[in-house]
Amino acid sequence: MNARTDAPAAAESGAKATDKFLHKQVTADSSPERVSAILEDTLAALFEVIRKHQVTYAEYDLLKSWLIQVGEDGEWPLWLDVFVEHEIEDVNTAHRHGSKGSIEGPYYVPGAPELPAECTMPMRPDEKGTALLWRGQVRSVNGSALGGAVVELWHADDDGYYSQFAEGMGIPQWNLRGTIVTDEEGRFAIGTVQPSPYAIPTDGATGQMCLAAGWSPFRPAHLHVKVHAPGHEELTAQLYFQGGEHTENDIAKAVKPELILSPTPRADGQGKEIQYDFVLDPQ
Ligand code: MBD
Ligand code: FE
Repeated sequence: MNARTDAPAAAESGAKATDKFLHKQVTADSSPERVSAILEDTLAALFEVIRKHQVTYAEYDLLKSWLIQVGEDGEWPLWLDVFVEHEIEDVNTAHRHGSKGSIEGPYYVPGAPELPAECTMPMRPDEKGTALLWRGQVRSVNGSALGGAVVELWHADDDGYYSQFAEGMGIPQWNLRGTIVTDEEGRFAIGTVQPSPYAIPTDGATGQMCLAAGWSPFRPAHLHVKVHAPGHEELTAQLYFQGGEHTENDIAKAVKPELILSPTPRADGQGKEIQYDFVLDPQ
């Protein structure tokens, strides 16, 4: 049972993430030699685990039925992004000198409404949560301002739900999702609300696995961003909150010290504010 009343069922939010993913054109030009090497090493790692833990037939059958259930719940994007993506992200951004990145996760949707450099995120008139004003600037590694750089921002609401992935909750399509175009100096000032931590739904196969292992199914509260500017590598990152719940034990292992914000109260008493800039690597 999910503790939240009217919580969207895992099968719904999971299936939604699978639907969105299937619209993406997926290709990789890996050679047969490379495919073979990766598969052989993957299986060898698995054999090692089986021997080390003397995995039983009962456990093997349980694995089969659980794998089938992840697919039926449409939770492969969720499971992979929670348990595997952090390593992929780390390997693929290790060469960078600019801002640290983090995983994209399963709930990004391209094409969010375009907003000016000074803006308020699309939200309900009575949107719950602490108001948050975020000022920042996008620069290149050499220090030059990247005027017109674009910051795509998406995050959960005060209940920990994402628009378009919580059917039946009545959240407007683009709630707390925006595509912000920075000014000539790459600056922006975005008004939003602080998100709540995200809980992997415990009625789906991913959440069931966490419960079976005694793992907390939570991710700390976070803001997702994709930052782009011509001639620069796209930065995908997440920002977290100092002292926030689960920041020390993110189930997705996607927290890095450079990504933790310390919001301060605003002088006018209207919630909190943060300053956080992005530095992009040239291509
Ligand atoms: C999320 O909100 C998220 O960001 C990731 C990576 C996985 C599951 C839910
Ligand atoms: Fe998220």
